[in-house]
Amino acid sequence: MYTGLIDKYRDRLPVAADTRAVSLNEGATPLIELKNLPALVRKKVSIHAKFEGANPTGSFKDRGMTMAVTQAVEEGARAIICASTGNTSASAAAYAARAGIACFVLIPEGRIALGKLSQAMMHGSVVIQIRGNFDEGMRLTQELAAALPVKIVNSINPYRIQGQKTVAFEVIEALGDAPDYHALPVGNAGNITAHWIGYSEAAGESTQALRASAGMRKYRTPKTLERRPIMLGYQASGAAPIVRGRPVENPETVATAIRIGNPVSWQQAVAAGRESGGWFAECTDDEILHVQKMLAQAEGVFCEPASAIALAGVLKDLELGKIGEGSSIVCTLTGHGLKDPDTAIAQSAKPMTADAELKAIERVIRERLK
Ligand code: AN7
Repeated sequence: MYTGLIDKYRDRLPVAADTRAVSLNEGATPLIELKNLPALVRKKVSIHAKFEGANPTGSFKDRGMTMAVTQAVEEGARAIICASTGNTSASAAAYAARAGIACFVLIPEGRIALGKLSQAMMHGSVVIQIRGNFDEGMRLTQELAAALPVKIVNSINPYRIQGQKTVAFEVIEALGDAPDYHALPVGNAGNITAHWIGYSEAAGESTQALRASAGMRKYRTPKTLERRPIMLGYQASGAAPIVRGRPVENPETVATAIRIGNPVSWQQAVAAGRESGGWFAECTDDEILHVQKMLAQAEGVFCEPASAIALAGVLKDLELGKIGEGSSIVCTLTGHGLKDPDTAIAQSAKPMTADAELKAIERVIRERLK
Protein backbone atom coordinates (compact mmCIF):
# COMPACT_ATOMS: atom_id res chain seq x y z
CA MET A 1 0.00 0.00 0.00
CA TYR A 2 1.23 3.50 -0.84
CA THR A 3 1.65 5.51 2.37
CA GLY A 4 2.98 8.86 1.19
CA LEU A 5 6.16 10.36 -0.12
CA ILE A 6 8.25 10.24 3.07
CA ASP A 7 7.86 6.47 3.29
CA LYS A 8 8.53 6.11 -0.44
CA TYR A 9 11.58 8.43 -0.66
CA ARG A 10 12.89 8.30 2.91
CA ASP A 11 16.49 7.59 1.81
CA ARG A 12 16.42 10.69 -0.44
CA LEU A 13 15.06 13.02 2.25
CA PRO A 14 16.52 14.46 5.46
CA VAL A 15 14.44 12.16 7.70
CA ALA A 16 15.64 9.53 10.19
CA ALA A 17 14.84 5.88 9.50
CA ASP A 18 12.58 5.68 12.58
CA THR A 19 10.79 9.04 12.31
CA ARG A 20 7.01 8.64 12.10
CA ALA A 21 5.78 10.59 9.09
CA VAL A 22 2.83 12.96 9.47
CA SER A 23 1.23 12.03 6.18
CA LEU A 24 -2.05 12.03 4.27
CA ASN A 25 -0.60 9.72 1.58
CA GLU A 26 0.32 12.73 -0.56
CA GLY A 27 2.28 12.40 -3.81
CA ALA A 28 1.97 9.73 -6.53
CA THR A 29 -0.09 12.19 -8.56
CA PRO A 30 -1.06 11.40 -12.16
CA LEU A 31 1.13 12.45 -15.08
CA ILE A 32 -1.46 12.96 -17.80
CA GLU A 33 -0.54 13.15 -21.47
CA LEU A 34 -2.42 15.98 -23.20
CA LYS A 35 -3.76 14.13 -26.23
CA ASN A 36 -5.99 16.73 -27.86
CA LEU A 37 -4.34 20.05 -27.14
CA PRO A 38 -1.22 19.85 -29.36
CA ALA A 39 -3.38 19.24 -32.46
CA LEU A 40 -5.72 22.03 -31.37
CA VAL A 41 -2.84 24.52 -31.41
CA ARG A 42 -1.24 22.81 -34.46
CA LYS A 43 2.05 21.91 -32.81
CA LYS A 44 3.93 18.60 -32.89
CA VAL A 45 4.97 18.36 -29.26
CA SER A 46 4.52 16.01 -26.36
CA ILE A 47 2.96 17.73 -23.35
CA HIS A 48 2.28 16.01 -20.04
CA ALA A 49 0.44 17.58 -17.12
CA LYS A 50 1.64 16.64 -13.63
CA PHE A 51 -1.69 17.03 -11.89
CA GLU A 52 -0.83 18.14 -8.38
CA GLY A 53 -4.48 18.96 -7.76
CA ALA A 54 -4.82 15.23 -7.00
CA ASN A 55 -2.97 15.65 -3.70
CA PRO A 56 -5.06 15.20 -0.51
CA THR A 57 -5.76 18.92 0.00
CA GLY A 58 -5.81 19.65 -3.72
CA SER A 59 -2.39 21.23 -4.28
CA PHE A 60 1.35 20.54 -4.43
CA LYS A 61 1.75 22.13 -1.01
CA ASP A 62 1.06 18.74 0.61
CA ARG A 63 4.46 17.45 -0.58
CA GLY A 64 6.22 20.15 1.38
CA MET A 65 3.83 20.11 4.31
CA THR A 66 4.29 16.41 5.14
CA MET A 67 8.02 17.11 5.54
CA ALA A 68 7.67 20.44 7.38
CA VAL A 69 5.10 19.13 9.87
CA THR A 70 6.93 15.82 10.40
CA GLN A 71 10.07 17.80 11.24
CA ALA A 72 8.17 20.31 13.42
CA VAL A 73 6.62 17.49 15.46
CA GLU A 74 9.99 15.78 15.82
CA GLU A 75 11.42 19.04 17.19
CA GLY A 76 8.57 19.14 19.70
CA ALA A 77 6.63 22.04 18.17
CA ARG A 78 3.06 22.48 19.43
CA ALA A 79 2.04 25.01 16.78
CA ILE A 80 2.81 26.03 13.20
CA ILE A 81 2.27 29.32 11.38
CA CYS A 82 2.24 30.48 7.76
CA ALA A 83 1.32 33.37 5.51
CA SER A 84 -0.63 32.25 2.49
CA THR A 85 -2.42 33.12 -0.71
CA GLY A 86 -4.60 30.10 0.14
CA ASN A 87 -3.12 26.71 -0.67
CA THR A 88 -0.37 26.76 1.93
CA SER A 89 -2.94 27.59 4.61
CA ALA A 90 -5.24 24.76 3.45
CA SER A 91 -2.40 22.25 3.56
CA ALA A 92 -0.92 23.51 6.84
CA ALA A 93 -4.35 23.36 8.48
CA ALA A 94 -4.89 19.75 7.35
CA TYR A 95 -1.45 18.46 8.38
CA ALA A 96 -1.65 20.28 11.73
CA ALA A 97 -4.99 18.57 12.34
CA ARG A 98 -3.42 15.24 11.42
CA ALA A 99 -0.54 15.87 13.85
CA GLY A 100 -2.78 17.20 16.62
CA ILE A 101 -1.03 20.57 16.85
CA ALA A 102 -2.27 24.15 16.48
CA CYS A 103 -2.13 26.12 13.24
CA PHE A 104 -2.20 29.88 12.65
CA VAL A 105 -2.62 31.26 9.14
CA LEU A 106 -2.31 34.84 7.89
CA ILE A 107 -4.21 35.50 4.67
CA PRO A 108 -4.95 38.66 2.68
CA GLU A 109 -8.54 39.62 3.50
CA GLY A 110 -11.00 38.89 0.70
CA ARG A 111 -8.28 37.75 -1.70
CA ILE A 112 -8.13 34.00 -1.31
CA ALA A 113 -10.22 31.56 -3.29
CA LEU A 114 -13.32 30.19 -1.58
CA GLY A 115 -12.29 26.52 -1.55
CA LYS A 116 -9.00 27.29 0.16
CA LEU A 117 -10.63 29.47 2.81
CA SER A 118 -13.16 26.73 3.52
CA GLN A 119 -10.34 24.22 4.04
CA ALA A 120 -8.40 26.38 6.51
CA MET A 121 -11.62 27.01 8.46
CA MET A 122 -12.89 23.41 8.35
CA HIS A 123 -9.61 21.92 9.60
CA GLY A 124 -9.80 24.17 12.63
CA SER A 125 -6.85 26.47 12.12
CA VAL A 126 -6.89 29.99 13.53
CA VAL A 127 -7.51 32.11 10.43
CA ILE A 128 -6.24 35.68 10.67
CA GLN A 129 -7.29 37.84 7.73
CA ILE A 130 -4.98 40.81 7.40
CA ARG A 131 -5.75 44.12 5.76
CA GLY A 132 -2.75 43.78 3.53
CA ASN A 133 -1.31 41.54 0.82
CA PHE A 134 0.63 38.27 0.94
CA ASP A 135 4.03 39.97 1.03
CA GLU A 136 3.06 41.93 4.15
CA GLY A 137 1.69 38.73 5.70
CA MET A 138 4.94 36.93 4.89
CA ARG A 139 7.03 39.58 6.63
CA LEU A 140 4.77 39.56 9.70
CA THR A 141 4.83 35.77 9.84
CA GLN A 142 8.63 35.70 9.92
CA GLU A 143 8.61 38.19 12.79
CA LEU A 144 5.95 36.22 14.68
CA ALA A 145 7.83 32.94 14.23
CA ALA A 146 10.98 34.56 15.60
CA ALA A 147 9.18 35.84 18.71
CA LEU A 148 6.73 33.03 19.56
CA PRO A 149 6.90 29.23 20.01
CA VAL A 150 5.40 28.58 16.56
CA LYS A 151 7.22 26.88 13.67
CA ILE A 152 7.06 28.62 10.31
CA VAL A 153 5.94 26.30 7.48
CA ASN A 154 6.26 28.64 4.50
CA SER A 155 8.78 27.53 1.88
CA ILE A 156 11.49 29.54 3.65
CA ASN A 157 11.45 26.38 5.81
CA PRO A 158 13.94 24.15 3.92
CA TYR A 159 11.97 20.97 4.76
CA ARG A 160 9.12 22.27 2.59
CA ILE A 161 11.45 22.48 -0.39
CA GLN A 162 12.83 19.01 0.36
CA GLY A 163 9.36 17.46 0.25
CA GLN A 164 8.43 19.30 -2.92
CA LYS A 165 11.52 18.07 -4.81
CA THR A 166 9.89 14.60 -4.98
CA VAL A 167 7.67 15.75 -7.84
CA ALA A 168 10.77 15.56 -10.08
CA PHE A 169 11.45 11.99 -8.94
CA GLU A 170 7.92 10.97 -9.94
CA VAL A 171 8.21 12.59 -13.38
CA ILE A 172 11.51 10.80 -14.00
CA GLU A 173 9.98 7.46 -12.94
CA ALA A 174 6.97 7.96 -15.20
CA LEU A 175 8.86 9.13 -18.32
CA GLY A 176 12.04 7.12 -17.75
CA ASP A 177 13.92 10.38 -18.37
CA ALA A 178 13.67 14.13 -17.83
CA PRO A 179 11.49 16.08 -20.28
CA ASP A 180 13.22 18.68 -22.50
CA TYR A 181 11.31 21.42 -20.68
CA HIS A 182 9.56 21.62 -17.32
CA ALA A 183 7.18 24.58 -16.91
CA LEU A 184 5.47 25.86 -13.78
CA PRO A 185 3.90 28.93 -12.19
CA VAL A 186 6.11 31.10 -10.00
CA GLY A 187 4.72 32.91 -6.96
CA ASN A 188 6.87 32.77 -3.85
CA ALA A 189 9.30 30.76 -6.03
CA GLY A 190 9.74 27.76 -3.72
CA ASN A 191 8.34 25.19 -6.11
CA ILE A 192 10.60 25.93 -9.07
CA THR A 193 13.50 25.81 -6.62
CA ALA A 194 12.30 22.42 -5.36
CA HIS A 195 11.77 20.98 -8.86
CA TRP A 196 15.31 22.00 -9.81
CA ILE A 197 16.80 20.43 -6.68
CA GLY A 198 14.96 17.18 -7.43
CA TYR A 199 16.19 16.98 -11.01
CA SER A 200 19.70 18.04 -10.02
CA GLU A 201 19.99 15.38 -7.30
CA ALA A 202 18.73 12.71 -9.68
CA ALA A 203 21.33 13.80 -12.24
CA GLY A 204 24.12 13.85 -9.64
CA GLU A 205 24.60 17.58 -10.26
CA SER A 206 24.91 20.39 -7.77
CA THR A 207 22.86 23.60 -7.74
CA GLN A 208 23.08 26.90 -5.90
CA ALA A 209 19.71 26.21 -4.27
CA LEU A 210 21.05 23.16 -2.41
CA ARG A 211 22.97 25.42 -0.05
CA ALA A 212 19.67 26.18 1.70
CA SER A 213 19.67 22.54 2.84
CA ALA A 214 22.88 22.95 4.83
CA GLY A 215 22.61 21.67 8.39
CA MET A 216 19.94 19.11 7.64
CA ARG A 217 20.30 15.37 8.12
CA LYS A 218 22.31 13.72 5.32
CA TYR A 219 20.53 11.75 2.63
CA ARG A 220 21.55 10.13 -0.64
CA THR A 221 19.70 10.41 -3.91
CA PRO A 222 20.79 7.72 -6.41
CA LYS A 223 21.73 8.89 -9.90
CA THR A 224 18.94 7.96 -12.32
CA LEU A 225 19.22 10.77 -14.84
CA GLU A 226 21.72 11.75 -17.55
CA ARG A 227 20.41 15.25 -18.26
CA ARG A 228 18.30 17.88 -16.54
CA PRO A 229 15.37 19.71 -18.13
CA ILE A 230 15.25 23.38 -19.08
CA MET A 231 13.16 25.13 -16.41
CA LEU A 232 10.47 27.62 -17.43
CA GLY A 233 8.85 29.87 -14.82
CA TYR A 234 5.73 31.88 -15.58
CA GLN A 235 4.30 34.85 -13.66
CA ALA A 236 1.08 36.82 -14.09
CA SER A 237 1.64 40.19 -15.80
CA GLY A 238 0.35 42.09 -12.77
CA ALA A 239 2.56 40.12 -10.37
CA ALA A 240 5.80 39.48 -12.26
CA PRO A 241 8.67 40.64 -10.05
CA ILE A 242 11.21 38.13 -11.36
CA VAL A 243 10.36 38.87 -15.00
CA ARG A 244 10.68 42.62 -14.32
CA GLY A 245 13.76 42.27 -12.12
CA ARG A 246 12.27 44.24 -9.22
CA PRO A 247 9.62 43.76 -6.50
CA VAL A 248 6.01 44.65 -7.38
CA GLU A 249 4.46 46.74 -4.61
CA ASN A 250 0.77 46.11 -5.36
CA PRO A 251 0.58 42.78 -7.19
CA GLU A 252 -2.73 42.08 -8.93
CA THR A 253 -4.00 39.05 -10.86
CA VAL A 254 -7.05 36.82 -11.18
CA ALA A 255 -4.67 33.98 -10.26
CA THR A 256 -4.76 34.89 -6.56
CA ALA A 257 -2.45 31.97 -5.64
CA ILE A 258 0.44 33.78 -7.32
CA ARG A 259 -0.51 37.33 -6.36
CA ILE A 260 2.96 37.83 -4.87
CA GLY A 261 5.24 40.83 -5.40
CA ASN A 262 8.41 39.92 -3.51
CA PRO A 263 9.11 36.15 -3.57
CA VAL A 264 11.09 34.66 -0.70
CA SER A 265 13.02 32.19 -2.93
CA TRP A 266 13.79 34.79 -5.63
CA GLN A 267 17.54 34.11 -5.82
CA GLN A 268 17.20 30.30 -5.89
CA ALA A 269 14.59 30.54 -8.64
CA VAL A 270 16.79 32.79 -10.75
CA ALA A 271 19.66 30.33 -10.22
CA ALA A 272 17.43 27.45 -11.39
CA GLY A 273 16.60 29.40 -14.54
CA ARG A 274 20.22 30.26 -15.20
CA GLU A 275 21.69 26.83 -14.40
CA SER A 276 19.12 25.05 -16.57
CA GLY A 277 19.30 27.43 -19.52
CA GLY A 278 15.65 28.37 -18.95
CA TRP A 279 13.76 31.62 -18.62
CA PHE A 280 10.96 33.52 -16.86
CA ALA A 281 8.09 35.05 -18.81
CA GLU A 282 4.66 36.47 -18.14
CA CYS A 283 1.05 35.81 -19.17
CA THR A 284 -1.92 38.14 -18.90
CA ASP A 285 -5.03 37.26 -16.90
CA ASP A 286 -6.93 36.78 -20.18
CA GLU A 287 -4.34 34.28 -21.42
CA ILE A 288 -4.47 32.42 -18.10
CA LEU A 289 -8.27 32.12 -18.08
CA HIS A 290 -8.40 31.18 -21.77
CA VAL A 291 -5.99 28.28 -21.28
CA GLN A 292 -7.62 27.18 -18.01
CA LYS A 293 -10.87 26.75 -19.92
CA MET A 294 -9.25 25.18 -22.98
CA LEU A 295 -7.57 22.56 -20.78
CA ALA A 296 -10.83 21.84 -18.96
CA GLN A 297 -12.82 21.49 -22.19
CA ALA A 298 -10.29 19.84 -24.52
CA GLU A 299 -8.73 17.41 -22.03
CA GLY A 300 -11.07 17.12 -19.03
CA VAL A 301 -8.41 18.48 -16.69
CA PHE A 302 -9.59 21.17 -14.28
CA CYS A 303 -6.83 23.18 -12.63
CA GLU A 304 -6.94 26.52 -10.87
CA PRO A 305 -6.00 29.74 -12.72
CA ALA A 306 -2.49 29.97 -11.22
CA SER A 307 -1.75 26.44 -12.47
CA ALA A 308 -3.00 27.14 -15.99
CA ILE A 309 -0.26 29.74 -16.44
CA ALA A 310 2.30 26.92 -16.88
CA LEU A 311 0.48 25.72 -19.98
CA ALA A 312 -0.44 29.24 -21.14
CA GLY A 313 3.23 30.19 -21.04
CA VAL A 314 4.29 27.05 -22.90
CA LEU A 315 1.71 27.58 -25.67
CA LYS A 316 2.85 31.18 -26.05
CA ASP A 317 6.54 30.24 -26.18
CA LEU A 318 5.77 27.50 -28.72
CA GLU A 319 4.01 30.12 -30.86
CA LEU A 320 6.98 32.47 -30.47
CA GLY A 321 9.35 29.67 -31.50
CA LYS A 322 11.23 29.84 -28.18
CA ILE A 323 10.29 26.18 -27.64
CA GLY A 324 10.89 24.05 -30.73
CA GLU A 325 8.51 21.49 -32.25
CA GLY A 326 9.37 17.92 -31.34
CA SER A 327 10.07 18.93 -27.74
CA SER A 328 8.84 17.03 -24.72
CA ILE A 329 7.32 19.26 -22.07
CA VAL A 330 5.94 18.70 -18.59
CA CYS A 331 3.69 21.33 -17.01
CA THR A 332 3.09 21.15 -13.28
CA LEU A 333 -0.59 21.89 -12.64
CA THR A 334 -0.12 23.02 -9.06
CA GLY A 335 -3.70 23.14 -7.78
CA HIS A 336 -7.20 21.77 -8.42
CA GLY A 337 -9.81 23.85 -10.24
CA LEU A 338 -12.30 23.24 -7.43
CA LYS A 339 -10.20 25.52 -5.23
CA ASP A 340 -11.65 28.55 -6.97
CA PRO A 341 -15.27 27.88 -8.00
CA ASP A 342 -16.09 31.59 -8.26
CA THR A 343 -13.61 32.19 -11.09
CA ALA A 344 -14.73 29.02 -12.89
CA ILE A 345 -18.41 29.93 -12.73
CA ALA A 346 -17.79 33.54 -13.75
CA GLN A 347 -16.24 32.46 -17.06
CA SER A 348 -18.57 29.57 -17.93
CA ALA A 349 -21.89 29.36 -19.72
CA LYS A 350 -24.77 29.73 -17.26
CA PRO A 351 -26.78 26.57 -16.63
CA MET A 352 -30.22 26.68 -18.23
CA THR A 353 -33.41 26.18 -16.29
CA ALA A 354 -36.33 24.07 -17.47
CA ASP A 355 -39.59 22.86 -16.02
CA ALA A 356 -39.38 19.38 -14.50
CA GLU A 357 -41.18 17.90 -17.44
CA LEU A 358 -39.95 15.53 -20.15
CA LYS A 359 -40.99 17.50 -23.22
CA ALA A 360 -39.34 20.75 -22.12
CA ILE A 361 -36.02 19.09 -21.35
CA GLU A 362 -36.12 16.94 -24.48
CA ARG A 363 -36.53 20.11 -26.53
CA VAL A 364 -33.41 21.59 -24.96
CA ILE A 365 -31.37 18.47 -25.69
CA ARG A 366 -32.64 18.14 -29.28
CA GLU A 367 -31.69 21.78 -29.85
CA ARG A 368 -28.12 21.09 -28.65
CA LEU A 369 -27.72 17.89 -30.69
CA LYS A 370 -28.29 19.78 -33.98
C1 AN7 B 1 -1.81 26.75 -7.10
O1 AN7 B 1 -0.41 29.20 -0.75
O2 AN7 B 1 2.25 30.91 -2.06
O3 AN7 B 1 6.26 29.70 -6.47
O4 AN7 B 1 0.70 30.84 0.12
O5 AN7 B 1 -1.03 27.94 -4.66
O6 AN7 B 1 6.25 27.83 -4.82
O7 AN7 B 1 5.07 29.96 -4.32
C2 AN7 B 1 0.82 29.44 -3.21
C3 AN7 B 1 1.53 29.33 -4.35
C4 AN7 B 1 1.54 28.05 -7.80
C5 AN7 B 1 3.28 29.25 -6.61
N1 AN7 B 1 0.35 27.47 -7.93
O8 AN7 B 1 4.22 28.38 -6.04
C6 AN7 B 1 0.47 30.06 -0.82
C7 AN7 B 1 1.26 30.19 -2.05
C8 AN7 B 1 -0.51 27.43 -6.89
C9 AN7 B 1 -0.15 28.01 -5.67
C10 AN7 B 1 1.94 28.64 -6.64
C11 AN7 B 1 1.09 28.64 -5.54
P1 AN7 B 1 5.53 29.00 -5.37
